[in-house]
Amino acid sequence: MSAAPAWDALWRHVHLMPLTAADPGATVRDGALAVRGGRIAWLGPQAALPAGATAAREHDGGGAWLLPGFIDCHTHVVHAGQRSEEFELRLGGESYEAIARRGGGILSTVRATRAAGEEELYAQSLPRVRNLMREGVTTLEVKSGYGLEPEAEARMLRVARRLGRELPLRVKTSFLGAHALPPEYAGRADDYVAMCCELLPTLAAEGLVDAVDAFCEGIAFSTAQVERLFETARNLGLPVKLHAGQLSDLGGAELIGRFGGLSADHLEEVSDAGIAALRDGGSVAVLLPGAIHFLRETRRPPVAKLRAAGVPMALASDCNPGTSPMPSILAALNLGCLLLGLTPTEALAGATCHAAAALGLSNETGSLELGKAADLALWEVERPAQLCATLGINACRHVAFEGCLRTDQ
Ligand code: DI6
Ligand code: FE
Repeated sequence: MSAAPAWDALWRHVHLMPLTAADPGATVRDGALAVRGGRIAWLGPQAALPAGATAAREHDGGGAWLLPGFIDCHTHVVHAGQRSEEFELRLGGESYEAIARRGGGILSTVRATRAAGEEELYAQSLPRVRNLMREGVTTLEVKSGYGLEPEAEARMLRVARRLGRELPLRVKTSFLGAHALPPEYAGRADDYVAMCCELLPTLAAEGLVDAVDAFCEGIAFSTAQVERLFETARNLGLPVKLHAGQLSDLGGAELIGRFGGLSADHLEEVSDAGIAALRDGGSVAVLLPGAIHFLRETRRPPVAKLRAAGVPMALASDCNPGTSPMPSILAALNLGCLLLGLTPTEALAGATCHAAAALGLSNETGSLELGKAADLALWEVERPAQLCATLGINACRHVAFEGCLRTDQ
C-alpha cells in the first residue's frame, strides 16, 4: 500500500470546471484539488479523496467554482499614452484606416511610447496588468510593436519581462516590430522589414522574444514581407503568429498554416482555404471581439466554419490603446458570446485551454489536469456560464499562480 499523500495545499468544497481541450464542458460537482510543488497533484470528487491525505494548507472554497487561471493570449498592454481623441474622430464617422494613413492610430502610440522611459512605461502598463490579474489571469502574452526602432522595441520587451519577474504571473513575449511602418522608413517598407530581420537575433539572444508576430494588412505589411520575417524566426527556432484578416484578407491564415504557426489572430476576413490551412497547420484561431466592439466592425470571423473545421478558437482581450482599450478578459468572454456567437463553454475554453495552445503552453497550463501548473481562479458564481453572461461584475475571490495564493492583487 502506498503512503497517504502529503500535499502543499488542498482546495475542498469547490465545484471544478477543468476545461480540458478534450472535454471542455465537463464539470465535477463537490470536488477537491490538491497541489504539490506548484503542480496539480490530485483532483476529483471530494468523496474520493485518498484516506489519510494531509495538506500543509487547506482552503475551503465555500461551494464556489474553481477554474484554471485565465490566459490572455493576445495583448498590447505595454504602451504609453491614450487615444480617446481618435475614439471621438471615429464616433464622428472617420475610419480607423483613414486615421492610420494620416499618421494617427498606431503611430500616435509609437510617439508616446518612444518618449517614455522604462520606468514610465512600466508604471503606465502596470494598472492594466493588475486589472487582468484581478480577473483571474495567470498567463499573459505581451507584444512589442509601439517602438518600431531597436531601442524602443527592446524597451517594451524588457518591461514585459519585468512584469513577469515582479508579479505572480507568467508572461510570454512576442516581437511585433512589423506592426506599422515608422515615418523614418516612409516608402521603404522592405528596408524596414530587413531591419526587423536584423534586429530579431539580437533581441532573441537577450532572451526577450518568445514568438514573432506581424500585422499583415493593406495598411501594414504584405504576406511576402511577413514571410521574410517568419523565415528569420524559423532560423532562430522561434514560433510565429500573425494579425491576419482584421481589415483585409491578404492570405495571412494560409501563411500561418504553411509555417505551422501558433495562431492567426482576428480573422474577420478569412477564406475557406485559410481555414483549411489553419486546421492542417495545427494552428489556433485567436478571436478578438474587443476590436470588433470598439471599431463597430460589422464583419465577423466565421465561427461556424472554424468550429466545423475543428480549428481551436481562443479568445483574448487584444488590450491596446486604439482598437481595444479593454484590459478585461471577462469583457472578452461576454463579447465573444454576444458578438461572435460563441457558447459560454467555447468562450471559457477560448480563454483557457485553447489560449494555452496559442502560446505553445498546452503541457504547462490552461486546464486543471494532473501535473500542470496549479494556476487557479476561484469564482463566486452559481454556474461558470455566469462569467460570460454579465459585464462589469468581477466575482473572482482567489487566484493561485503555480500553487501560491496571490495576496497582493
Ligand atoms: N491590430 C489591432 O487591433 C491592434 N494592432 C493590430 O495590429 C491595434 C493597434 C492600435 O491601433 O494601436
Ligand atoms: Fe492586436
